[in-house]
Amino acid sequence: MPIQTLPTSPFHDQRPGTSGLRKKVTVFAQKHYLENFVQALFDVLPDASGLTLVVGGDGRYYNRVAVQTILRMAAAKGYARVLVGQGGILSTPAVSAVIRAYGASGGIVLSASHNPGGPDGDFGIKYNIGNGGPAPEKVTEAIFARSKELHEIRISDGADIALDVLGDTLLDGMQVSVIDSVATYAELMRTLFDFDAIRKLFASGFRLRYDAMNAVGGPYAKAILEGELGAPAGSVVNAVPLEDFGGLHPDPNPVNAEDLIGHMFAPDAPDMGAASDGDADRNMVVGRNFVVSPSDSLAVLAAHAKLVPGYAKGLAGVARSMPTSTAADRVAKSLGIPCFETPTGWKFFGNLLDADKVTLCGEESYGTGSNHVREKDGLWAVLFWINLVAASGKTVEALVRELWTEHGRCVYSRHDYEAIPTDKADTLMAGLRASLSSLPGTTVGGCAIALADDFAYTDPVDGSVSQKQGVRVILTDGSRVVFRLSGTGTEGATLRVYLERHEPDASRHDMEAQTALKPLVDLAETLAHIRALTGMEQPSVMT
Ligand code: G16
Repeated sequence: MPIQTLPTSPFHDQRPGTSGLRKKVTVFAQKHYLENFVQALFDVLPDASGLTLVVGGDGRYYNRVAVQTILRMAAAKGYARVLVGQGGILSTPAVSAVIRAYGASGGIVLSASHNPGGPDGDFGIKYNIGNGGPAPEKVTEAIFARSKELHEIRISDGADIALDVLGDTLLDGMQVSVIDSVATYAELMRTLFDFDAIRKLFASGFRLRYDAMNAVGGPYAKAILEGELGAPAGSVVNAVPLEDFGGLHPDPNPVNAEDLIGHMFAPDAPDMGAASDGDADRNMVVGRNFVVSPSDSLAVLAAHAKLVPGYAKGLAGVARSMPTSTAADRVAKSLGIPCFETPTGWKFFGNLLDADKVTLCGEESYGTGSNHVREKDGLWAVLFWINLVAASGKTVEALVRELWTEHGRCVYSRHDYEAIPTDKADTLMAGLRASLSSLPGTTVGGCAIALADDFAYTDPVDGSVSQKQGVRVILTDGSRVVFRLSGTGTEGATLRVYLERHEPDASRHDMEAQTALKPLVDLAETLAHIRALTGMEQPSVMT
């Protein structure tokens, strides 16, 4: 029997963050570290006989090693079949699409998303369930509990699978199918968007620059935009997934995608720019001389969804994470549909989508998606925007300005303080939490505070409660400051401060965001003592 049971010692640091387990490659490379997590996962899942599993990742350093290990462990677990993307490559939305299209019981996504890659970079692993979405907290907590106590792993000693060759192989009785990484996903996109209208738009001279940031979005964007929709060759740049992303930080925001911003603000700028992240679930959309905020992007898609074939019947509702601006709420109200406010983390949208309570969802962290899969989806958002441009005849900028004219502008910014010592970050959050009950009804630095709380969420579908999801301070005019610690970093703690102010006056819509938000920045400092506690004079990143 080639399945072996190997003795091991448990690891105690495998608590999943906002989106699975993310650590430095050097941590994952420890003996049996990856195996410990995978065994813990397999131990909490039911018997796998007759079941199909999907495996794929964003191609970053360690992806191939991890895929081979997981295949051997899946054989030992007794899966009937594993579908793996060619070269071990599947974007996160593609994993979701493949799980759903093939009726798989779940999938393993290998990615640290927008975090840098390479031997000194980050790696990550998460489990998605049969609906195609990230496992809910009760599953991730069970995996964590098991990871701290297991003493043996079960693994086949079969040979490596040729990951670059499409087709089927047997591994200890388990069928391994290496599938085209793009095909299932592309097929799904054809059902949602008006490909003919988009083809005509490109044929008429519409110019796009899509920066895949040397990450997994490249093959998808190239095949669909250039291969199928007629975008001129070279529209997709940095299109080959590299193990270290060519040294880029594949996080599509104006700071990390500065090359794209440079092109979009140049005299000969294309009509539209876009970028996606390491695993291609995030997106940034840029017009000519005009950056679209993720919160506005969700609102625009919701407002015009009926122009897109896949959403022509209208939306059941929309959802946004709590720190995301309230622009989508305003659009939802005018459409007469509900808008749900969830904690940060795509997994919180899963139940709402499954229960058909919402059709579109989005987050300030450059994530937008719909009920077509159960992950956010970068290229999908870009196709949605291009379809809107084609169907409305309006530019990206005109679509956003129309939103502001109709609903006012939600001026928005996020300030990140990275790599803070964890104890200092915890002290800061504890101090804020301790002050909450005394704030409502007071005026601090000219800001009249209406509400201050620690966001808690009761899932409207299964009633599960998630506490302590971020401190929010809401002013009497609806302006907000939100504080939370990132759940995706791998070095110390990252404090995120989210600032939002609603500006109904059109003559002030072009005000520079940091200037417009200055009173809220000052309020954040007064309430949280960020400078004193972190020793940082400025945020590391402002988007
Ligand atoms: C993950 C989740 C997102 C969430 C983000 C928050 O993104 O999938 O839903 O918005 O984390 O990150 P943080 O906790 O750092 O603010 P990704 O793209 O890293 O999977």
